[in-house]
Amino acid sequence: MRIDVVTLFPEMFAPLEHSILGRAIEQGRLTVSYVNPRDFTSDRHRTVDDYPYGGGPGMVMKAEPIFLAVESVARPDSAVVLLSPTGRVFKQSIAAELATRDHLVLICGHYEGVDERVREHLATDEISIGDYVLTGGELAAMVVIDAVARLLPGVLGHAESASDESHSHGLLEYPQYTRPPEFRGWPVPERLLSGHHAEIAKWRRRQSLERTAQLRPDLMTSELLAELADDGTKKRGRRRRSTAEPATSAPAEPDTAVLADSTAPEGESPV
Ligand code: 4FV
Repeated sequence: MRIDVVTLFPEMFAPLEHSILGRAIEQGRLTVSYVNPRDFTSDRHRTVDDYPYGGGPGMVMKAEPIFLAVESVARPDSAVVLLSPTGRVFKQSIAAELATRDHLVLICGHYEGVDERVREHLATDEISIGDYVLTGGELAAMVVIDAVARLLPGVLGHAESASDESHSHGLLEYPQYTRPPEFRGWPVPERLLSGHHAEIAKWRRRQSLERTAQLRPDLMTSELLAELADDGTKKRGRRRRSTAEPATSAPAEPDTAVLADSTAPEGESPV
């Protein structure tokens, strides 16, 4: 994959030269290069910004230097992504989508933003890394580059897998532990020390479900809620829940109350 970053501050991207990304770039699994709109100005002051029409605070980045900078690297199949608070909010599925592209051009705004004609007539996509305002799009571009690059083949060594991590299955990741088996009196869950992989996988799945339900109920689909509600005791016929629920009823909509159990007064332990 090739990524061209359109930015007035290429020096801000030094962090990409380190660790996993640095290695990926060294190994040529990813090429990152920088195009500075200032190099596409024709006035002696090399002007890249100007006062906003209609007045108001701050400066706006001029359209032309950005258009010329992008056009100097873009190809017909390039994804030209404007980083801005009005973009679609970045998440793992978007990272996976961008990781399938051969060429990304990331436009980093600065000051109050970029001339609207960049969004309307140049960008093919617009991404926000979150509902807050940055001083520039550079940090947002680095977040996107990091999240996309680690999904590229060979970037993550076998030790670092992108397979079952938070958000890769729409769930938060299960708790991770490593040696020692007990630290300051805090033990590692027995299940993890059992070496019983099927049991460990079950425990991890349940942990992910419970954690997501607790911390990110917005991520819980009805399927995940059903899976969470079915703590597997049903099959063994041992009923956990009160017997009120008619046996024959179709698997009840997951009892979201379960999820709220963490707050349930009567102290019934959550699943
Ligand atoms: C931003 C975000 C962001 C807006 C004005 C740069 C700033 C300044 N970009 N996700 N949130 N951009 O705040 O991507 O030009």
